[in-house]
Amino acid sequence: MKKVYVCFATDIIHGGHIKVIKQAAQLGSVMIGLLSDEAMIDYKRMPMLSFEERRQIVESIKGVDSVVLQEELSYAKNLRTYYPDIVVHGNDWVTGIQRPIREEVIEVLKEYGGELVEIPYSSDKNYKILEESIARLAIPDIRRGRLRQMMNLKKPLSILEAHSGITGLIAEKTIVMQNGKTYQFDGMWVSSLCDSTAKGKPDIELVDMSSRIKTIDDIMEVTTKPIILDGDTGGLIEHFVYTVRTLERMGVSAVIIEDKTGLKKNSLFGTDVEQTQDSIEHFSSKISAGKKAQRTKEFMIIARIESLILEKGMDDALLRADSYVKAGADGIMIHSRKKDPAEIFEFTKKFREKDKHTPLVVVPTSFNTVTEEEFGRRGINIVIYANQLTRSGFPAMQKTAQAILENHRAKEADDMCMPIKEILTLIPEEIV
Ligand code: SPV
Ligand code: MG
Repeated sequence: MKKVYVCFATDIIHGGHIKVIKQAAQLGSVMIGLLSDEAMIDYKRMPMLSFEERRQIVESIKGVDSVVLQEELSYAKNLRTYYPDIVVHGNDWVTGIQRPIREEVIEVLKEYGGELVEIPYSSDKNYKILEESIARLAIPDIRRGRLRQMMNLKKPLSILEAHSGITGLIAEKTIVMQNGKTYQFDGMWVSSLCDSTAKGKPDIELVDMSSRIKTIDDIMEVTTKPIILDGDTGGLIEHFVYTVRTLERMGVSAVIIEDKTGLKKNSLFGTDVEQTQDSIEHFSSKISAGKKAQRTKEFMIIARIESLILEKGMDDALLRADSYVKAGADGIMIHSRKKDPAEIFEFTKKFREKDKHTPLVVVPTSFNTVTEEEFGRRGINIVIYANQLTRSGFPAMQKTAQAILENHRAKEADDMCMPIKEILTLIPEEIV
């Protein structure tokens, strides 16, 4: 009996998959390589069913003899462990993101004389509709809880700044394949700096909450991934409780509020401008009031500590972290504007000695040499890339505007521009 290997990267089983299993079973004994939750998140989206549930479903399909874990999109590790005689796959992977995976499968099979059998991919329209039902991930009640769920599956989560529909789409859809693994962002950060900058305004809480909510809505309309709002100081306690309810209703997963008071300036100014830190007592009551106002169990209020930014010292930062968690904060964001990550690492180590579970968030704009892998290892749960799309997009637009003015025509700017055909088809007409 030949050993036949089929990889499954889905939690929506339809007739197309059953057909693949039937055909595979005719070739021998079928082993399913079931993609891990983490690999599913990086390859497609967060699975709606856990690995264990998916395993039980797939195991009970007629024709399946065994189910094994496939940790990453690359088959290499499992092929070199189980040495199947045949790998079966639909012929849809000849092009697209999976192409290098296919090439690697062919290479590894060659090492020991295995064979690849490709079967016609089922293009039944109903299957496509079923897959697209993932659009329901965008429904507020489902989207809201996904940040917490993902934090249990992956560490750290990688979050990208978005301030419009199109930047939201970039955060939603950008995918990179590297060494047999796929990488995607896990959600969006609606930054006060970038939202204000996009509106040509300074980052001083001048863009009001109604306008911030409109930005969130624009992003939500075209994406499904979880959203974290940069809530600045949260404003007056009496206003913050309303903001919490609004964000919950919209399906936002978390708000991060910073312990500053008075006219807020961007943290990266540090002590170059006058900024006042809130008292522990007052900020703690803001957190408690927000938690009390909250109506869903999934929404998160994350407290952001500005002690290192304002040079108030490590002990102050740690004392505040402890107090904010006691006041009900669901997570702590520790901020720094130093290039050297030492103070972030010191905070993380000392915080984790006492508190193993409260999620920790960092925004490595200045300390940008640290990799996500290292942050994760040191106990960080969420890494936010807070402003890179705005900082790269703005100089590109400025350069184009200058080139048009300098040449008194647009020809010279054309090389810097996306082809017209591409921009016209960038956003498909049909709603997904
Ligand atoms: C933002 O993105 O607006 C932030 C992070 O609050 S920072 O700019 O580093 O203060
Ligand atoms: Mg901000």
